[in-house]
Amino acid sequence: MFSRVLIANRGEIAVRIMAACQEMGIRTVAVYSEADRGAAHVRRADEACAIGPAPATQSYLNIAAIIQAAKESGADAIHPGYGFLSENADFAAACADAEIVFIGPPPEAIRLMGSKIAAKRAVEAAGVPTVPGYLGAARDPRTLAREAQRIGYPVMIKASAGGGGKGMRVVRDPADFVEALEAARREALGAFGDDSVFLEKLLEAPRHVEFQILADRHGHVIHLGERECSIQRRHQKIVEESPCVALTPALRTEMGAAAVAAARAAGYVNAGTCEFLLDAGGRYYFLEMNTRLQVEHPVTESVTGLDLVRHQLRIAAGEPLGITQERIAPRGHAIEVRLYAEDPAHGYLPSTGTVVAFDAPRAPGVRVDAGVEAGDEVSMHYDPMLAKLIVSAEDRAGAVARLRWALDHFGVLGVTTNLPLLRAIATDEAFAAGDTNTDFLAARGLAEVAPPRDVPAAVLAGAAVYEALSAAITGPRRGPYNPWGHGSAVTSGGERRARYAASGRDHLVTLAPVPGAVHQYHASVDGAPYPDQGAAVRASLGPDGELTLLTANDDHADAVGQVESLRAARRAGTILIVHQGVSYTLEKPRPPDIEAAARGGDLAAGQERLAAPMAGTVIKVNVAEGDRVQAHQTLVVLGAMKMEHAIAAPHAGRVRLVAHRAGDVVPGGEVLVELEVTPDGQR
Ligand code: MV4
Repeated sequence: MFSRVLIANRGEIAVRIMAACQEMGIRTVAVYSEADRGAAHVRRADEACAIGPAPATQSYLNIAAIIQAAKESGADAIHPGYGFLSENADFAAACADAEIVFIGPPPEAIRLMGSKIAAKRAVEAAGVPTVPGYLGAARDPRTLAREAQRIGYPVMIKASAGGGGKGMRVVRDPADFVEALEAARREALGAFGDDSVFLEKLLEAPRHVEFQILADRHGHVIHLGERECSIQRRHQKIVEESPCVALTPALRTEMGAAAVAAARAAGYVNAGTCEFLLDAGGRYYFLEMNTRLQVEHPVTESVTGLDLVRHQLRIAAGEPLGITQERIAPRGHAIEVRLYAEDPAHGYLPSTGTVVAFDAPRAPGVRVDAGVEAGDEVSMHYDPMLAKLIVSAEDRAGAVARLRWALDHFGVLGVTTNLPLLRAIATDEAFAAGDTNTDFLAARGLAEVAPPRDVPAAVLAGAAVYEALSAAITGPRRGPYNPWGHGSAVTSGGERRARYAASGRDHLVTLAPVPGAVHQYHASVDGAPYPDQGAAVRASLGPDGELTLLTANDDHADAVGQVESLRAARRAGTILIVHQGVSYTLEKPRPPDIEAAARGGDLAAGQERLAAPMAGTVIKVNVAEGDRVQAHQTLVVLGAMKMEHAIAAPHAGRVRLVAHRAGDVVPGGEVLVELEVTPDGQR
């Protein structure tokens, strides 16, 4: 076995490969671009080498830099992960030239499968069914148009160097054929430097079913069953599962044998995947073979109990498979969903920035492969996939239920994610029924799921409770035992008022502490009682912003009504809250200045709020409610960043409210004092 493996990748897959290596006693070498200096995959590695600037073309795609890093670190093998150089035959050949083992198939197999035309010819020769079409050498539009006619419309034009939908065109009307041909060629030339295309009959709304292959260097080839990956958005897979509900045992055996035959035809070694389309009539057609470990490999790991990366390493080291086809006995059902940092409100562009919180669900049958932790940056340079959530259960219904639960307990703050879309899919009836195909998202109206515009009352109430409780416990000692552990931030005996703005709307939350009770409030949101029945809210806050609201019933003080689970964090004048997988950003009013006071908000004329300019501790309160004050008089002294800040009256007036007392720890923007301009006062 290898002693040191370099992982030529980043993110969750690099982290996952490192885990397998480390378990096997293999040292791991990470490579990183300038943007990834502190990334999770670098932190997890035993050692790390810088390979170049942030753009992938200069780092993760830089063959020379990666080979050099492998030589310098003394790595005896390179795992390419997926994407980047994983299906680059020249890279596999460069590894061989440097006497470093490429953990993947031979360059010839990568090259063969890289040409969709050559791959189709090779597997057809091995008796594997393919979509009827034209694979010939003719280039002139008239010959191709005649072939399209022979195949029968609608047809598909596909780039031979393609994959991922690039250089692909559907043609339904013969009149559009030549124009579509030219467009497909242009796109293929631009994307792959190769404008070769072929034709296929279009299959309407097929399922995408792929078979996992393992092949060793000793001529053993087996399959590990299938994954269905029909639910995709713009050729980006979102949901993958195993088994596929549309396969009978007989069809599974037949397609598995076809996948093995395709792999043998290519002289395949290591882990690979044969993609098929399955039509409504149960006919299947080989599409292409992916010559890498796939993103969705954990689904197969869940149902087979095999560690695919471990098998890749063993195969690459020359060991025989050691498992026969008969020993593969899939069990239960697994579903994976991909969590992307992307913003539907902005054309699904990657959502970049700091991941403020990353709380993955933990429970039996739940696996999360993540490439980020709280505090990490999502940069614009790479694929925005944050993590994969893989659930498994005895059967599909159990897996769907577990998926819904896990999505409801996934808390990501700081970047916008596709969690709302994942939840919409997980709760969709057709999905629950297993009624999926490649048109699923469009057919179910889920192609453009945007988060709800209205902020739920539970989120607003939660934000105010979070501020009240965290102001009370953010002392020098955080944790279960601390001097501020009892009593909330409301110190003047009165109610606490919190103002937030979200999606262009202003909101007001009031919290009135229940006398004699700890962390219980009567709450209102925008003037309406929360919860509706007007019962008290019992709150608890965990050390990482986990917030639970229990809405008790007034008649039965101990009976718990609704339970809301939220996750909250502060960031630069905002409160971030996740609720049922949807992330909300609530803006806090900025510290009032004269201008803001003049605009008034919902303050009565002549009133104004003085807020903490930054987070700190109230050191001294010089005034009480009802006191008359002079302009420039110091009302409150705030300690922050080892300095004292005087909060002074901007003008003469009367103190309407004192919200805090000495010792209170307050967040930035927190209202400390409300002033009323008295009729005789001057502004
Ligand atoms: C097809 C097809 C229908 N008929 N070929 C899309 C990406 C590439 N790997 C092959 N793709 C397709 N090829 C024929 N003859 C439909 C698709 C397709 C698709 C395939 C799998 C999963 C999602 C898809 C979404 C749109 C189109």
